Formats: sequence, structure tokens, C-alpha cells
Amino acid sequence: MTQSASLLQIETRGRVLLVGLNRPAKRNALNDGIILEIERAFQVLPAEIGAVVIHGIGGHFSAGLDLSELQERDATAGLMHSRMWHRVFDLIQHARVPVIAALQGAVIGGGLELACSAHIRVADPSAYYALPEGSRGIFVGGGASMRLPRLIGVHRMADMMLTGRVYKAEEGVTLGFAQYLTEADGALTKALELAERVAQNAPLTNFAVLQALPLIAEASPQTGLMLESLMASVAQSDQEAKNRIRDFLEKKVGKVKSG
Ligand code: 1HE
Repeated sequence: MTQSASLLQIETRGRVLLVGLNRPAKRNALNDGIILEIERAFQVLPAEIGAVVIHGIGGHFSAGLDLSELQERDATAGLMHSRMWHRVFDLIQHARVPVIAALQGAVIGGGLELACSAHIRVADPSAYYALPEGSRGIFVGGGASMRLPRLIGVHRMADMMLTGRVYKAEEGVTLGFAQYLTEADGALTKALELAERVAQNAPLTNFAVLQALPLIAEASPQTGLMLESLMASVAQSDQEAKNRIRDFLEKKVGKVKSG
């Protein structure tokens, strides 16, 4: 195994690809090598994979940007570096399949930016969220200014950056950092359970949710409604939809259950 390959621990479980950040001694700080390995993992997603879970090995999701790599970078290199992160995190956000982040321990700076590029975030009670960029004299560069305010609001993000405020897992699920809060050490198990479930959806529905829904949500209302109609008509005309609806009408599949 090459050294760069060992920065990620990649495993396939059924139709789910597990991508484990694997620098536990450095609290999964994100160096260039690990970011490029993430890019590679998403570029070569096997066709049979229906969902991805990203998690951190060793009790922390990620301590963010590897600060030891920052020291010698000038302005141009910094710009290119940030754009490289954008390229990779865009690949996650626009992945063919749903991506679920399992969060525990530190979800800091660039680690939070990585988590924000996933579609679903699942946290256990040890998770905490921070943006210490302000105190380090730097700024976010992995897409947080664009993605995080959409989750928690720009005022909350500004407070985190200005004051160093840290949010705990319990607050995080209320405020929008994560959609799920589990019992102790339960994030990866829950993320896998959700991944197995979403992998069973019709591929076109998952495509619509990942690719069309975010565009519709940000479009002007009339453009958005037209896009919704177009996407709905494409989805319902797919044979997969016809099969699934027939199965329901013939009582071959379960009903929606409350809770
Ligand atoms: C690191 C990093 C890192 C740990 N870059 N090496 N992120 C931060 O400002 C967070 C910095 N890290 C911490 O505050 C703490 O390490 C933690 C709270 C995450 C964990 O504390 P702890 O006591 O469990 O571990 P530790 O002893 O502090 O760290 C273990 C080792 O990991 C240690 O190295 P060692 O060689 O002395 O063993 C640390 O130096 C190393 N380490 N975090 C490099 N981040 C695209 S822009 C994004 C901008 C940002 O992400 S800014 C936020 C940066």
C-alpha cells in the first residue's frame, strides 16, 4: 500500500463505500495528500456503490486544515490551495450518490467544511463544532462561507469565527449542523444504516434530490417551480418509478409508518 493510500481507509460494505480519514495521530488534520485521496475516491466511485459514508478514524472527525502545511504558502499558493479544496468538496456535494458524514469529536475548521459538503450529517454526543480561523489569523477556504450559513445562518457562523464559540453535538442537531444525534459512539452505525437505506432508493430520485433540489431551492420561485415540474415529470416517467408505485398499489411493499 502506498503512503498516500493509507491516508484514507476505504472499505466496501454491500452497496456502501466507507471512506475513513486515517490520520488519527494528527486528529485527521487535512493535508494535501488526504484531500487528493478524497478526490480520487469520489472520481472512481464504482457503479455498484449506492451511498458513501465519510468518517474519522480514532475518535475525531477532523481537526481541519493541516496547519503545518500552511507555514510556507504565499498568496497565490493559498488561492490555488483553497480552489483545490473547493474542487474536491464540490465533487462530494455533486456526487452521483448520497454522502453521509459520521461525526465524532473534533469537527473543526476544514473538517466542518468537509462535513458540510456531505448531504446528511450524523453526530454522536462527543462531536463539537468550531471555526478557530479567527484566532489563527486565517479565513475559511474550503467552502464554509458558502455552505455553512445555509445550515446555521451567517450570524451564527460569524459569531463562531469572531469569538471562537464552540457548539456541542446536542446544540448542533437543533441548530442545523447535523440532522441526526445518536447515542455514545453511535454515529458510524447510524450513518451506515442510513446509507444502506438511501442506496435502495430509485437512482433517479437520489439524482433529483442531490442535483435538482439544491438548484430549485435557490432559484427564483417561478424558475424553481418550473424546474420542479420538469424534474417530477422525468422521475415519474422512469420505469423504476412505475415498478415501485405498482408494488405499492398491489400491497407488495410497506406503508409509511409514523415514527
Ligand atoms: C494538528 C492539527 C492541525 C492537531 N494541523 N496538526 N484547526 C485547528 O486550529 C485545530 C487545531 N487542533 C486542536 O485544537 C487540537 O489538536 C484538537 C482539539 C483537535 C485535539 O486535541 P488533542 O489534545 O486531542 O490532540 P493534540 O495533542 O492537540 O494533537 C495531536 C497531534 O495532532 C499534535 O501533533 P504532535 O506531533 O505534537 O503529536 C498536533 O499538533 C496535531 N494536530 N490538529 C496540524 N489542524 C481550507 S481552510 C481551513 C482552515 C482551518 O481548518 S483552520 C482550523 C485548524
